[in-house]
Amino acid sequence: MSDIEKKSIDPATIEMIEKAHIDGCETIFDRADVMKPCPIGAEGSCCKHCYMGPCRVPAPKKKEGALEKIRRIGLCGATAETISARNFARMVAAGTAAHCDHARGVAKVFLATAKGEVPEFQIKDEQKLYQVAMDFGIEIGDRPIREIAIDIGERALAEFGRQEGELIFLKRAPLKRQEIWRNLGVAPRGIDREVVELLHRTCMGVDQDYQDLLISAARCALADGWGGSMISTELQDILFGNPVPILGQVNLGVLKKDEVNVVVHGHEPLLPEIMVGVLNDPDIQQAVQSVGAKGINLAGMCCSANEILMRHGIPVAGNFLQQELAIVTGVVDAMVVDIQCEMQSLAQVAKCYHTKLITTSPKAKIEGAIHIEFEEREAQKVAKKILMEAIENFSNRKTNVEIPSHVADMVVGFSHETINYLLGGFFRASYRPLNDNIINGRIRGIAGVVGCNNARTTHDDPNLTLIKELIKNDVIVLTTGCAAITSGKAGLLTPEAAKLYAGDGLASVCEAVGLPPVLHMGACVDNSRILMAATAVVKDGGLGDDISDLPAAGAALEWMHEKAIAIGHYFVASGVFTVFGTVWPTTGSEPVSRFLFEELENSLKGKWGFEPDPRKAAKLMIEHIDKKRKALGIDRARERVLFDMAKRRELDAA
Ligand code: MSK
Repeated sequence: MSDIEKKSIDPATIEMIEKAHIDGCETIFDRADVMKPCPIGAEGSCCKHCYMGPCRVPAPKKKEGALEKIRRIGLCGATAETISARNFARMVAAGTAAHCDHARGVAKVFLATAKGEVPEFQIKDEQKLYQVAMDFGIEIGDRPIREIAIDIGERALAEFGRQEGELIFLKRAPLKRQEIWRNLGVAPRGIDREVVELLHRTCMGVDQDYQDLLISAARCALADGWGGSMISTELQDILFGNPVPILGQVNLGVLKKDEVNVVVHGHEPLLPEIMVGVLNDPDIQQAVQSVGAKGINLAGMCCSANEILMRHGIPVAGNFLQQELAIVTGVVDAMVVDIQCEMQSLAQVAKCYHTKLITTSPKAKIEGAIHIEFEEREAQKVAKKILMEAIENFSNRKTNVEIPSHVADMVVGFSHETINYLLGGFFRASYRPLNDNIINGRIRGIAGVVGCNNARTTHDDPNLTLIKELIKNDVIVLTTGCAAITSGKAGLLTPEAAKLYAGDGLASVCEAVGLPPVLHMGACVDNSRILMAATAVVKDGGLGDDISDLPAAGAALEWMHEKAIAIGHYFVASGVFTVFGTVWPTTGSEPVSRFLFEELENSLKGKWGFEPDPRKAAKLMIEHIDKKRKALGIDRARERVLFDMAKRRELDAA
């Protein structure tokens, strides 16, 4: 494998890395060669929670003297275990904060919409509104939609500042799961409260019991998965419509040479939704014509892409590690970013070409970018202003233009409700066919494969290898975030992929129902959809009475963001075996890793795993799935038994 092939398995990515070299433009792939990770920080052994340090307490060598043992304790006496657990917990707190602050923004816009204060937003999914109202215990009766929506918005916002009690959506979980949380004292009380308390616990001189820290981190993570992220998904669905299967295209080849290209990147769907709506505005179209472009092409990057892809079929230019490379094509007239996962280096890459980098969130400015703040009350005006910036920039393109030809088709938009409908039909929507096929062994189990790209491993390779291995072994895969985009680029998000890549059992089910073997369920915050799908499988019966009983597992082999750790920890705290790859942040403390990998299962019935090799990771997940099948008594596919008369009589007599 050549050096460049070690960087990515995606041909479009490789082409653009090479082009960037020719153009003299530095990207993350170059920096990853030069900047090596700090070995002490990488294993979670660096404590900088006070400035008597930073103290470094690296993992012990096989033989160590007395002096080295002293060095394995921070100045304040904090052990390697405390330091490692604190660092892990802080990642959970930061990841939870990111998802939940996004959710708060959505809840505020939702409430303003309900009150009629932002006329450019509307309630699009009344069905889902009623569902959420029922879950929130809000009276429906013959009340107008607007009143119900105001109650939902207020109730949702109150979840952030709630001080006591429990988050409302916890009641959606299987009863046994709720019991586990309550008995262990990890049922989150309020979203902000859990983030603040976890940050407090991890300060110098506070919680210095690693197990307690990691259990507290579970409470915070649950406030993300069953709190902020779930609120965000539900309210976005009500505002913008619950995704239904839709065709889309993915990879850098979706950019167009003769059109104005605008790439939206980040996580919030609010502005991109409005941009989709104004693309055909006569002013915009006229401006496009006046600069000699054939049209205006809106494309997405990362999770903003997933949001507008799922609801409008807007093409996806790429996932996390392709953000700079989209600009390297030389045809991106504006890259519009909101929050999370936007690399600061975009500003430098944009300078190599003609691209205007436009920040839109008051929370996320980038030095060197143009800032056009998104104001919900003037949403269309802002959206048009941004599009005009892009259109004006079309004529500034340089000559070094090259768009990779790689594009893949995909079918996306599998919300939990859609899967329910597709499996069961309109009048009897249910997960029953899925449960039956798991019980009869055609489908071996369910896997959630989610998360980022990481420049420390070959782009797209671990996730793709894992997913292919899983579906080959009849494990249906639910995917979100950048892993979903990886799947799309490789052609796994089409019904035809079942025949090509899935095992016979899974393929037969996919072909019967018309589903791809890998289901795109949305952005990072939409991992809450996977929680809901798992809960629906439990509630449909026959596969135990808790998420931890299901033949299911999760993975994020290319993770890099703190949000991924928060997601992983809420899956573990929801009873799921969750495998991460590439790097693991607690290798500096064997007891902390053991607690997460083994002992946590005793209380939360879920546990972490770490395996950088995707084939071995698949093996771990499949072994776990098989263990669960055995516990359920469905480890062998059920054979059809034909009874003769004597047997029937025996049964009647029994
Ligand atoms: S964008 S958090 S790189 S999935 Fe959601 Fe992708 Fe990970 Fe960001």
